[in-house]
Amino acid sequence: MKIDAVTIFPQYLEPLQLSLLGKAQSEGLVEITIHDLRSFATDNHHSVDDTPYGGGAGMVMKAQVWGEALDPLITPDTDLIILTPAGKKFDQPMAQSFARARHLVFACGRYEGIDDRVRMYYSQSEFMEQNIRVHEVSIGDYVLGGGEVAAMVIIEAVTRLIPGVLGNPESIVEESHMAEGFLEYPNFTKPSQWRGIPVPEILLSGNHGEIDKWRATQADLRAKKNV
Ligand code: JBH
Repeated sequence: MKIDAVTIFPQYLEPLQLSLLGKAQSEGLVEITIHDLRSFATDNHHSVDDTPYGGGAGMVMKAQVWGEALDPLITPDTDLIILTPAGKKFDQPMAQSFARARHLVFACGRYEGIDDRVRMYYSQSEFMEQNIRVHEVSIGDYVLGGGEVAAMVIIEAVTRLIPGVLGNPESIVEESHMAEGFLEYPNFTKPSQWRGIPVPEILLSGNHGEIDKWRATQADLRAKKNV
């Protein structure tokens, strides 16, 4: 999978080159390129935003700059992901669907967002020779300064689903249940007593039928508690 991310804070996305994803990249499973939006600004001040038409607080990111940055990245193979608090809420089924894509382009907008004509342009074939898939995505109902951390969350969730990236494909199968609303059961490892707290006895019994039942009940209780 090819991933491009466009941001005014390229250094913010540097952790993507570390650990799991660094390895996946050196193995050729994923290729991540970070692009500095500001390098596409053409005016003297290299400005990437401007005041909103109609007035109001905050600044809006300029369509021209985004267009210059995105045009060279986009092909008919691209899924463009615009990070915005107004987008569809990211979840595991969305991660699974992005994991099947060939090319993801992440547009990291600041909180107030990108001129909406960027979304309009890339999602409508009347403007483009080939209309591509454009997704507006939010990672949750809380306020971030911009889309950079949101892009990292999505990239981590998506790339670990690519065959070969994760060491242990079994844990992917197990986790796919979480996509259906399950949460995981509590886990314990040695020692069997820690600071006076014992591990639930059933887990030491070796009775796997009973252990599976207990885990299902515990996962259920956890799920209810966290609603
Ligand atoms: C900002 O504030 C945010 N909350 C959730 N997702 C976002 C994505 C991009 C920018 C946010």
